[in-house]
Amino acid sequence: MKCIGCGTLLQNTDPTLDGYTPNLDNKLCQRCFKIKHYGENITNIKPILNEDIITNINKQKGFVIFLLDFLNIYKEIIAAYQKIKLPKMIVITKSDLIPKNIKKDILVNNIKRYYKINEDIIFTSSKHKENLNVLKNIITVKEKVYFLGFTNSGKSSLINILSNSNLTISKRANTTLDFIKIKTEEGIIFDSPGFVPKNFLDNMLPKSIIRPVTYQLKNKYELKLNDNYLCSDIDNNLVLYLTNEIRVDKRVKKMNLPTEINVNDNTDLIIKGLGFILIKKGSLIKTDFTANLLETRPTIIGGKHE
Ligand SMILES: Nc1nc2c(ncn2[C@@H]2O[C@H](COP(=O)(O)OP(=O)(O)OP(=O)(O)O)[C@@H](O)[C@H]2O)c(=O)[nH]1
Ligand SMILES: [Mg+2]
Repeated sequence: MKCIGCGTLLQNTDPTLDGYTPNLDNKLCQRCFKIKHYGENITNIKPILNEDIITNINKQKGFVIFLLDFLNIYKEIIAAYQKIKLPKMIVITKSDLIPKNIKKDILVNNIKRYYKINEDIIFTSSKHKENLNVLKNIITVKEKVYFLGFTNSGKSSLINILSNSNLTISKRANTTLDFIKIKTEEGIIFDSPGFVPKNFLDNMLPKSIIRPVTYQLKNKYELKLNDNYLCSDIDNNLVLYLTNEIRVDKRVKKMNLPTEINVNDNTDLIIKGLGFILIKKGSLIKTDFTANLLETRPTIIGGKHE
């Protein structure tokens, strides 16, 4: 028997391993029970490796809906998408969190061009129930649909709404632990364990709509982002598209910041797990975020794109 919340095999022998339940008549493992009832997430689970998810999916027949969270789009995520050989499309989730100033058609065009994506990209929100009928139509036509994506992209939340299921959802990584087959009126769909990025800041998901904040950052100031700092070598203009779980302050430069990145005009500096900062002027950016948490790209939200 598999846990109906996370898909892992139930067992009653080792409380320290995945799938433990004191009683095998239970439908939920103890971990899912605790997440659902107490919001507590036990973290000593063994997630499936990203490569194994890809190998497994590429042996299947069906259609893949790949979920992307707007704040978390970067190369490692797109690389996993590109490795999927089944017919596929992208759905940008949690559209209720996307700032109102962002033009979705421009965003889609820029994502397609920069990340070289040929397939369709649409938006959805489990919270606002956006485009659910479009997704249901796709399931009807394709008959067998795999929902894939990185951890926390909102797969289980969306499937719960599409199929009236009770999959476990949480704001921590690795909630779903195995593939879960669900029969819906429209067709068969599968929830899946999320891919986990090599480096990212976990547990920072935004609770409400992202409000972009613009900083005229003079050369003598630095930004404080929770416990990290960031500055530019010239007077610059930064627009923060970051999770609202982060507290931002500005102060006179005090720190010698070890990570240096040269950026062109209109660059998004991605901080994996937090979102991104649109840097308007080409400059040298210094920060104490480690380099493996950072990535740059020509901005995907502006109209102009190189
Ligand atoms: N605002 C908002 N939050 C969402 C939406 N969908 C999911 N979330 C939140 O995102 C977090 C992750 O959701 P899950 O459904 O567990 O994500 P998942 O992709 O199944 O994650 P894994 O099982 O770890 O791969 C939870 O805190 C959800 O409440 C949405 O449409 N809007
Ligand atoms: Mg899940």
